[in-house]
Amino acid sequence: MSLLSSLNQALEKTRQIFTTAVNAKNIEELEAILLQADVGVTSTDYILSKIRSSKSESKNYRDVLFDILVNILQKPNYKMHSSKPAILMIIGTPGSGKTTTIAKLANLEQKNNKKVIIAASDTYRAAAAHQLEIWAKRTGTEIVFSQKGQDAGAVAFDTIQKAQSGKFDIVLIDTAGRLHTRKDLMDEAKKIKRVCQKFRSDAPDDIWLILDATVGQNGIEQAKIFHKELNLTGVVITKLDGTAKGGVIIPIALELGLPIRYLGLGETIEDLVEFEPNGFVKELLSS
Ligand SMILES: Nc1nc2c(ncn2[C@@H]2O[C@H](COP(=O)(O)OP(=O)(O)O)[C@@H](O)[C@H]2O)c(=O)[nH]1
Ligand SMILES: [Mg+2]
Repeated sequence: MSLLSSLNQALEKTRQIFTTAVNAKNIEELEAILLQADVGVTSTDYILSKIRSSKSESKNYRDVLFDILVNILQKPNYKMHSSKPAILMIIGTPGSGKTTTIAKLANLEQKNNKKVIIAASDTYRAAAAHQLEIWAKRTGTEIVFSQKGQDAGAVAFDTIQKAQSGKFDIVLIDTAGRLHTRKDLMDEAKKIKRVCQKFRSDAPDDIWLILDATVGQNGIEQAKIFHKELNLTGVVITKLDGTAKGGVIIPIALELGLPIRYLGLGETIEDLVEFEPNGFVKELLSS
């Protein structure tokens, strides 16, 4: 299946709500639908004010919504990094899809002939390391595990060292799931960050938050706290398949000003697409 048709399929439930938005009878009805679509109060107000000032003559809201949504989603520009190895840290709440996304990213980068190494820095769950090992074997990815009770920071350290000597292109750091309210785990994430800075002051190049789309509006509050604590550089939205809450992507871009980097569309290693605002909004509003 092509990436575009998997995106089309994954967005089915979210699209059902957005196509009713396109055909709303008036702006009050549109407002109610956007709120139902997990766009949230702040972003819905923003969209409505843009529509009011657009004086669009069209019979439905499709064109005006298209322009506004693309504009919101393409604003947080993403800066590519050229460091070698590039260091990418993955964080998020338990079960959001961090480990799965790491495996998908490793697969994707290796297809682009990049040499990838993974730090299994989730040292809390033995099952997490095992899960990564299975994925890594399948994709032939190098992986560094915790030795004799090493903590998450030490695993990251060993991995980066190995990446430098082995001339790897990308280091992917998996981490333990943390609730944004747990100070100890947030401190651990900061420690991993400091370990990266020992190698290079501007490392890690990226810290991406993995956000489960099915949590909808709650994801915004989570993301705000993670961003405040760790200074994120991007977001990956997972589990878009099968949820009607895909509208949450709009407040993520507008209210956090963070670029959406990838979308998780399923449980297999191929189910990851790079985010592209135009194509996404086209799928979202297509009837
Ligand atoms: N449907 C769907 N399931 C996903 C996606 N990403 C991850 N999952 C599932 O979510 C569960 C938790 O994933 P995992 O990567 O272990 O989460 P972690 O705790 O954040 O590392 C697993 O059952 C994954 O198969 C996705 O994009 N779509
Ligand atoms: Mg995990």
